[in-house]
Amino acid sequence: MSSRASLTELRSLLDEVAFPLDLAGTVDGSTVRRELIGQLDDYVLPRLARLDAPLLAVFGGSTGAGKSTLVNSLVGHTVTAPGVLRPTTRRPVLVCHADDTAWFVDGEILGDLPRYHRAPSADPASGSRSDQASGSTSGQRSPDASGVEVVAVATLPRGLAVLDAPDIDSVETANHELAAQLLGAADLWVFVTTAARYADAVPWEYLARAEQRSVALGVIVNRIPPGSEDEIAAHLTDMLDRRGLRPERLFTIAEGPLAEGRIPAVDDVRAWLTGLALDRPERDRLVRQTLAGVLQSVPARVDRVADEVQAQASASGALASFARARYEGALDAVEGELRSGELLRGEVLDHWREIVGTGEMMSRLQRGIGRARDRLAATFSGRPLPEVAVAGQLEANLEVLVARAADRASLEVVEGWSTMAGGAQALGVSARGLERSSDALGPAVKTTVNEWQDAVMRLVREQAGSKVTVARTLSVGLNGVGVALMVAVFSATGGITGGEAAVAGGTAAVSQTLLTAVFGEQALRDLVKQSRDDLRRRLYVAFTPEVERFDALLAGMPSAGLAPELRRVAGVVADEAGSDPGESGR
Ligand SMILES: Nc1nc2c(ncn2[C@@H]2O[C@H](COP(=O)(O)OP(=O)(O)OP(=O)(O)O)[C@@H](O)[C@H]2O)c(=O)[nH]1
Ligand SMILES: [Mg+2]
Repeated sequence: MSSRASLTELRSLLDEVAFPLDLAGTVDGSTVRRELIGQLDDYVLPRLARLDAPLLAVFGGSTGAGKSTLVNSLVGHTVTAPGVLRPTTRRPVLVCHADDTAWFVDGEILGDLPRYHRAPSADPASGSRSDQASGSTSGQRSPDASGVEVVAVATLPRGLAVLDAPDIDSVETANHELAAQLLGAADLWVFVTTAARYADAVPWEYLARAEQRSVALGVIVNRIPPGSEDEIAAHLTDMLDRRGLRPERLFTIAEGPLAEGRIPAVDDVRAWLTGLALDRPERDRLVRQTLAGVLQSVPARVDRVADEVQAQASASGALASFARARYEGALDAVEGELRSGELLRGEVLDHWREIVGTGEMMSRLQRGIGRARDRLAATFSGRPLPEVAVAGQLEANLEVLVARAADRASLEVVEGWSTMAGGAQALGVSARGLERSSDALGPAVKTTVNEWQDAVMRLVREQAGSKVTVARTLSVGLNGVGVALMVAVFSATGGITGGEAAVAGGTAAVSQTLLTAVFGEQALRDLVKQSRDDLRRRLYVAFTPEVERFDALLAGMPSAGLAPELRRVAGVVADEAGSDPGESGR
């Protein structure tokens, strides 16, 4: 039988599973996961630990089929309240021999379902239930609390517990979820149905699950019009057979008057169940069959969970890269606008003209660099340096441009995510505010642009390192050269001189003629490229916290290796369960 080690490993891997996104298969995946965890905790792990625990026979089926009535009839006491109002049984009642109550009140079987021990004398039909503290960790509970009532009776032998479950098909979700949980903890499922209802759809969904898990099954068809027993038994057997279900036993009970609320003709069922409790090899066979069946069902169920883990990971990956791509796009847009010369407008142009003079200045520059330098030097003497104004205006223009591009990117991400798998739900209510940049972006861009300008100035100083260059440079001032370089970065020509530059128009052309004179053509191209790349790198860093706002919405994704690891361990669990055919039952 499967080792506890691999099961425990599987159990903790299942704990790591999280489905933060709302995808098409998420509800299904988390239901499968929840049920699997429940069954491991409520049944597999405790059952493996104690194969000698009493056999747990769970009476499950449609509402009104007579489960509670049957259980009362079997034990000869009203231990659970039948009723005309549907559904009747909301809280499961477990009946067993007094010596066995500890298994169920204090033991791990039934997992974390609250349990409490009811005094045998209390008759639930009388409406005066008295709860008695069990001494277990579950403590005393009020009668209307959820949980399993454990009732000791002298009429059941040791080694057998019978559980009256809520219905599996009621409108009340809590009821059938609890019923499913209890069926998951059963060594033996006693499926109770009626002549009128055995073809209903819902029970067959449960029966299909029982078939997949090789759960030991008993079937009771209650309330059969007298005389139709054989006909109904044959029909039902055929239905079961076609679905691969071979119950241990099938009982038919003809409808007749109840005697003190009990069905008189339950001797066969009682004899079968008590026989199982007393026949140790047979009891063990059933226990092992169900256990092995559940273990063999693990890989298919884990596959479903792992599929969803992968679906979540790829949806999350797609969302994250979409957000990143939009901000990359914003950087491209900024770069494109820089190259278009967009920023060299208005005041920038005016201030720059103050440095380099008028159109006449430009033509002189193009005729002879020497005289241009003289003119430039004269412009600066005794006046506040206009290059500071140009730098400031460039900075302001650039900030606006970058802010616009970042705002556009965030809006694009929000709009894009709304149409992508899992995106709308990841955005959730926190989407408010995400469609524009964070408040921190403005100051961050300002700092970034300032730092970039400083870096441009540093670059100019470094390049002006050799004596010759210094000499050339000083006549216009290092700051003037730095600003000229920024202008070149922001111009369409980007350091290309000659005929092209002249065509490109005054502002840029003047700066480039100047820069070429100072640095030489090749060095200028390099400087412009280096400065543009540097700006992009710095803006990328400034955008990172903006992108991370979206990444944060995708937090809580399980690690990439989880899905394959789940499948691997599930395979080990099933292999170990199947490796000992003597133990697997069938
Ligand atoms: N005459 C007669 N009445 C029955 C028989 N079995 C059940 N009943 C009645 O049918 C009604 C429903 O029976 P319950 O035992 O409460 O049914 P249940 O399957 O426990 O129903 P839920 O708890 O709602 O899932 C009760 O009023 C019972 O008295 C039977 O064999 N003969
Ligand atoms: Mg009931």
